[in-house]
Amino acid sequence: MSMYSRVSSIPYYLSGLFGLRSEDLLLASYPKSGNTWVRFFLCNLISIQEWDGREVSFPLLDSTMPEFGNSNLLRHWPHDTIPRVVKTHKKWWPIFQGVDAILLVRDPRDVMTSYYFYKCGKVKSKFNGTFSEFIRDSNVGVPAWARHYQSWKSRANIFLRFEDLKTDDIYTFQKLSSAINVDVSKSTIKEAVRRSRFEKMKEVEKKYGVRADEEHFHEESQFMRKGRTGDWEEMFSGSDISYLNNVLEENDIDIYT
Ligand code: PPS
Repeated sequence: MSMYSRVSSIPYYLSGLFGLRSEDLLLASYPKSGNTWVRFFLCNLISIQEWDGREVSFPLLDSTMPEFGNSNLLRHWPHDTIPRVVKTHKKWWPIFQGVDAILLVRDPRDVMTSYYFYKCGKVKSKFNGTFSEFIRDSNVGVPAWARHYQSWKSRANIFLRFEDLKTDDIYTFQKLSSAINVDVSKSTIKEAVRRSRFEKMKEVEKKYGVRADEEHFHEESQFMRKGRTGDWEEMFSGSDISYLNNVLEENDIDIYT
């Protein structure tokens, strides 16, 4: 992050400090765990219920669904369809106390694969190194994933797994909707799920472009890369897997092993 973007994000952090409310819901996830998918679904619910089904694009998503530290949380939430769901990639910290949280998790092997390709692509905070170096990096690699997971696991109220979304998106999003007290018909949920599938999001990405923020370049984006589970098998060597398993074991994390 450049000095300019650090300084320009200060008002948003302050709005987060004073604007986060107990009726909000946090959507906590390590980068590349699928938060955009979940937010697309939620934004599609709003669109179907409140905007006559207008097509949701990435810019519309980002201007509707707030992110802690990146959006003005003092603003009124005008939507009745869903509670305000605030994205964060941050580890848990005391400011989040008293706000219910959804923890979205994805197999860290797929997270590392997705994050590596992302960080080697057209982003300003580019990673220059091999995949093996990336997963061992304390700031972005497996140690950072483990710290993030550890900080949230006993604090989150709702667990959501990327893999469950992949297995059955309709069932999993229906469960999420009732857990967060969304009162819409089953057919609305199904329609929002359909509008948030990988191919549809990829089409929307091509049509309207991706994000309008500091980090991303605007020309051809590859945000919607593969959206698969198990893609890691092409990336991890035997020693990479042993390394990851050791970090998970040291941190007493037994999911995905
Ligand atoms: S970010 O940059 O942290 O906000 O990324 P995030 O949205 O958390 O995760 C991006 C990965 O999620 C995949 N994705 C999907 N997969 C399946 N179905 C749908 N609808 C979907 N939407 C996003 C996206 O492709 C990234 O994963 P990879 O493995 O790189 O394709």
